[in-house]
Amino acid sequence: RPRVRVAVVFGGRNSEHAVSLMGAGGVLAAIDRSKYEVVPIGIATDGRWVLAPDGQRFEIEGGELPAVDESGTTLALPSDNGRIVALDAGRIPTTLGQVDVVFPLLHGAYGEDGTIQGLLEMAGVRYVGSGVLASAVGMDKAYMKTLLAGAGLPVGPYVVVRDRDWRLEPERVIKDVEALGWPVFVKPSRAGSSQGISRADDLRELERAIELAREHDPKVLVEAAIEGREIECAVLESPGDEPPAASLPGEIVINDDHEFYDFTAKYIGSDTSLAVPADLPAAASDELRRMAVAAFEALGCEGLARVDFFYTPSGELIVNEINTMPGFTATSMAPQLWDATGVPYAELIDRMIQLALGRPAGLR
Ligand code: G1L
Repeated sequence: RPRVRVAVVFGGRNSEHAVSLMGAGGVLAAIDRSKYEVVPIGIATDGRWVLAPDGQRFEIEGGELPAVDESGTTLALPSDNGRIVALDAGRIPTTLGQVDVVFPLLHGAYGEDGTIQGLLEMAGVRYVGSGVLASAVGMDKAYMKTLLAGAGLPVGPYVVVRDRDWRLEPERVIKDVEALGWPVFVKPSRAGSSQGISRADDLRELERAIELAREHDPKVLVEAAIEGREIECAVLESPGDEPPAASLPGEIVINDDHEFYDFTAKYIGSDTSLAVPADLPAAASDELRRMAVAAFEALGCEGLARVDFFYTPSGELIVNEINTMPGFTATSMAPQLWDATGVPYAELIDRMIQLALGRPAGLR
């Protein structure tokens, strides 16, 4: 029986290139080779697509991909700072057409935002995880809030500050934000990481925080601070007609006095530890898992997603965000949550690939 050919696409032109490489390294190390033949495809930080020979070690710590050689390993030069310099249009569809399924492990702009999913839809290639719309919404916190709230899920108070709002009517923005109360958290609406996020305790800090967030995205989200524990749940699509399944809830315990879950704590994990199941009353855990599945369905997610909640001292649950491409090394939150729920990492990878293979072509 021939093995299923899986293209693992990783890297990408953004700040989380290294995070993506770690996830790809995890999948490449754990995937069942008796069942799957892997075709690793890297996207370099300058946008070059590189067919990385499987089995050959490439630098994953440093974030470097093998140099493109003369023998045709460059699949495309899609752009140079957004300008098309050369598009070897034939090569990508040809290579992707030779695989059974693509596993996109790309974070942030050009990967997590629905663009690679769109490329794959157009090429008629099945892929792991959420489709174009859910991926795009998962990447844009402002639209994410709209969809979650529209599905009746509790989200915290927030204000969206668009580019024109800030340039033409800053007084109006300030008035709206003041109604949230202090402190507030200020975030770029679309960003693949925690970059550009800061806390503002007063007006002076708000202006600085908005300017900082605007360095990453002209659309900025300002959120009321919510006092509460941060609890996370991973949702996995089920085969057949079964509804998506929620993992046990987990809690990141921040060991030092970090004001919020910052970039270092999130990815390096040095100052954090994880408790699964989180210490919650049974009713709260059940409600959280029900809400996690509702959030997954509100965005029309597929495959896997991680839903982050606040659990307030009064016992209220609030959906903070949903991540359609959560960290995906063996020790990342979503794989750890599923491992504790009875689905080990290699089996999770297997299930997600099988879900992608089982999808009908076309609209679903
Ligand atoms: F399988 C999914 F759902 F498609 C999927 C895809 C990508 C899950 C998780 C990720 N994660 C990432 O791509 C990463 C950038 C966080 C690196 Cl592992």
